[in-house]
Amino acid sequence: MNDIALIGLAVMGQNLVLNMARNGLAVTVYNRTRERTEAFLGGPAKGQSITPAWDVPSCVAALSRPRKIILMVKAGTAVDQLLDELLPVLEPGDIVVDGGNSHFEDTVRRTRRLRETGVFFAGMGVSGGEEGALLGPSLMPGGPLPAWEQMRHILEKIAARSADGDPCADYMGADGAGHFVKMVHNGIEYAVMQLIAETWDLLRRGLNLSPGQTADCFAAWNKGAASSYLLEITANILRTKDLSGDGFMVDAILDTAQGKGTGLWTSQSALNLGVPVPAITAAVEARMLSMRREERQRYAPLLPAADVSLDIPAPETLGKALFLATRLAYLQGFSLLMAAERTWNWGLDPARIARVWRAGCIIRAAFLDDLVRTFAPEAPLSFIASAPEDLADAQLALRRVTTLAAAAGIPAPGLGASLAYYDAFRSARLPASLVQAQRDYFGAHGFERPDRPGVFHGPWKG
Ligand code: 2AM
Repeated sequence: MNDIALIGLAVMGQNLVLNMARNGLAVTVYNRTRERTEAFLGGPAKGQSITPAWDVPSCVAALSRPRKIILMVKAGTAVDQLLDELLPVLEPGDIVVDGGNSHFEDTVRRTRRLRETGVFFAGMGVSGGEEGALLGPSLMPGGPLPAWEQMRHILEKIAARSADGDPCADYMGADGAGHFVKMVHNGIEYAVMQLIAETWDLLRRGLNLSPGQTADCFAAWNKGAASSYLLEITANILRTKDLSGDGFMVDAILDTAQGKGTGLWTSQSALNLGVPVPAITAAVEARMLSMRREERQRYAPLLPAADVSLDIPAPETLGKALFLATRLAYLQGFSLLMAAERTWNWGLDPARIARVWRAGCIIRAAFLDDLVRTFAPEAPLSFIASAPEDLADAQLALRRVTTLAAAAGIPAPGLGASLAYYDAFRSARLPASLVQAQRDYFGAHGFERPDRPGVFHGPWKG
């Protein structure tokens, strides 16, 4: 009898299987299209304790009880179709883990559906890309707690490990918690990638640095508390030459950024929950603007340019601004997680989430160690305000960099949104009083006053 089955042998699925086999698990694999299974067994899986199944019932029959099945199929109807096939051959106590990029609302629905059957359904976020899946991903399982207790020893074995040896796999909470956490992970990923891209643009077009110099900047910033996987790969990317030409690879790539929708989902969920995540939304919108390439090309020569002279900041200033904006993006993500917890009571714990993001995943970053120690759910801003002198310097840097962007006419929506978010929290008084007055003027919506209780109307029309 095998320990576990994995269904769906695209690259992520294949690599998770290889990871499990390397960790001593006997794995059954099944894929809808037989040829994919055959290619896997004849190729990467050759000589390992991996056995094929050619249909769903024999896949299940090969497993010891309680059966453990990980789905790594395309998000959407494929998961429901497989559940339809699996349920007749599963028994109460068996566990189905959905490791795909499912929307958390689908996961909530499926968890409810399976609750009646006694079969456990657990939505699990998996991050780390292909390499992470193979060598150790960050795993964010949610759903029924007994499923986690049964799966724990396996998931901890195959997950990445932080520098101090902790496995980056932990129970995120009930129902849709695992996929929600993964969604917010991706939202933060969108934001940080955009912030890095804007900073690169400012280094090139604002500071006129050469490609090599821009790579050196990112490599230099990737040190100590500011170091992160995304900075590391950015430096590597910017140094890579285009083998089919004589320039750099990045300059040979079409400037239209695509996505699979998880950033959009994060923004949509944040709007639904009433939580501002401006850096994430700016990143989603920046990708949308990038997709309108034809319009950009058409209008580029027609729209007047900026012509404001300005002291050009040193590259270090851009590094400091980027680091603050990056932390503000994580802060927005954690604020969204807190709001989800207040709404659904899944048991989301910011420290536990930060802990599983410390290694294996795309947004791994050294400062997550600090965040684990200092993050207070009731006062999220304390996480960036905990070192006031550094913050004074960093906010000045972010201000100078967004000023440079505006003066040079280089779009920096992520950096700008991050600064506005920061400044909103610095503003004990916002112009929302005028918005309330306008609402009262045209719609008699009423307003409150800080100096006395009650709802009032203004004497607008005499
Ligand atoms: P395939 O090889 O048969 O296409 C990513 O697309 C993975 O999801 C692939 O392994 C793919 O199987 C699988 N997949 C997509 N739709 C599916 C479905 N409706 N049922 C089962 N597997 C599916």
